[in-house]
Amino acid sequence: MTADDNQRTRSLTPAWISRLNRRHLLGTSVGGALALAEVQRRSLAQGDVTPELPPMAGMDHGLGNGGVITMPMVTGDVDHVANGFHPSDVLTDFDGGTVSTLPNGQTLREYQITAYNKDIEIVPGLKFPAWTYNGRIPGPTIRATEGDHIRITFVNAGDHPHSMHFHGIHPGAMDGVFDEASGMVQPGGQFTYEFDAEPFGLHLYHCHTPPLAAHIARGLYGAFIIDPKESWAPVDHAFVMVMHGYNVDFDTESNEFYAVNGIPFHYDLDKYPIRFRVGESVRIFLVNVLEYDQINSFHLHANFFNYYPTGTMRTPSEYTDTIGLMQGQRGILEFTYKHPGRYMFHAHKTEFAELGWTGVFLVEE
Ligand SMILES: [Cu+2]
Repeated sequence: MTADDNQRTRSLTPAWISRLNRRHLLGTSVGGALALAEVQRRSLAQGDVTPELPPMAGMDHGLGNGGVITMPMVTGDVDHVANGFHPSDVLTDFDGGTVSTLPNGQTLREYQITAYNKDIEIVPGLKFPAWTYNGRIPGPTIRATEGDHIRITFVNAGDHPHSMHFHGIHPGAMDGVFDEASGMVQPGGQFTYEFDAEPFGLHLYHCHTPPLAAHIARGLYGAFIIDPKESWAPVDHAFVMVMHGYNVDFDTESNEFYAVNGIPFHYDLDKYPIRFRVGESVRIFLVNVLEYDQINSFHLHANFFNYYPTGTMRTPSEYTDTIGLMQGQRGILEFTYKHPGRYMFHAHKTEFAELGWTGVFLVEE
């Protein structure tokens, strides 16, 4: 990305948000509320949301949901149809590819991935000029079984060079780094990544074109699950959660919004909480790809989970309610709820939670 690109991007960004310096504002008690108030004001100006602002008592809680106290929030919703994806669907949208059998008996899985630019409405009234895999953030959750042969036809329909760099074990020529011979693809070009799926576990893929941080921050990443041959223990619900952020003022220092699966605040109580029942087993494939901020985390309320780092071992390493992950780290969480109720899950970097990385499990009898 060139200085020109940055300039062009800035001109697409609402002027108000370039003036925000979240880090400094959050040093005061009202900073986050101011940022959210700005978003809400913009939303209201567009007439697409309910005309009531939650009280802005410092960085306190939104009270706009019938008096229910959750977290700060944005009023209204983004246009999921125009965005072309819905984070509630992303939870369980696994792409197993087109399956066939090779002459040697090995299972072949073929995937089609296209990188292209797309404006995504991330909070009501604010569009982010994203670079996407197949038009969504995160990109498709690519899923295979240990030992399968994977073939990915990657087309670059964007206006910058891009690649797909997979975490896993594969030849250097399939690593999506360095040059066109190893999967760096110029605009208008294409490349076929081909390798065997190993090791089993939870992995990720992302663009590896320099400047790497800028390409990832634009939205070029996704989860990559390799199921063990013997399969995981059966569960009632399996959800993918990719943690990431949006650096909407392109200052490359930190993010203004945080999310799982594309849209900040999406799984909040007043929007689309995640529902299941008491006693049902839940597995979360959790990936952190957050750019610019050094660490991310996941905290589960009123419960504990078994944690399998990278998903590569069949016995949990820890029984806890909070984990920290740097960029590229990921793991599998397994839990059940003993009591019905409303339970938050969110980054335990609470600043991130208040800027979008928060959600609610609605557990019913
Ligand atoms: Cu890229």
